[in-house]
Amino acid sequence: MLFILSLTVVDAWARPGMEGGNSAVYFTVKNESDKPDTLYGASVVEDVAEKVELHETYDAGDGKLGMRHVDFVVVPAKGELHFKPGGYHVMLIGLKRTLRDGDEITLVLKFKRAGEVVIKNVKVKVE
Ligand SMILES: [Cu+2]
Repeated sequence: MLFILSLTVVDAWARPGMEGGNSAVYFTVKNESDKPDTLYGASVVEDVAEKVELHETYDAGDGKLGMRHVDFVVVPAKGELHFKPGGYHVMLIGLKRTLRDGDEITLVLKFKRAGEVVIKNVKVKVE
């Protein structure tokens, strides 16, 4: 049986961060399929962070932004899901080493339907 990968992940990048601090990874998921999919987890192949979580940024009032862990995010059918500054992001918590401009990491995204999608050469860069 022919398996067609209906999800593609493009424009992935990560913020620089100091050892002991945090970083965030951003990307766009494109879903060519006529069925939605669900992103429910992420990891980084290189051992760079204590924890990797799906987060969203929200309006905490008084002009402040907060962020919180989310268990999953739906990718709409025939649509796109954007992880971007001020919105959803993959949070790298407790960096084990400093991530510098030009470094590269390998991101793994876990989807209910598409399974694990590996994104190589995710560049660390300043926004
Ligand atoms: Cu976060």
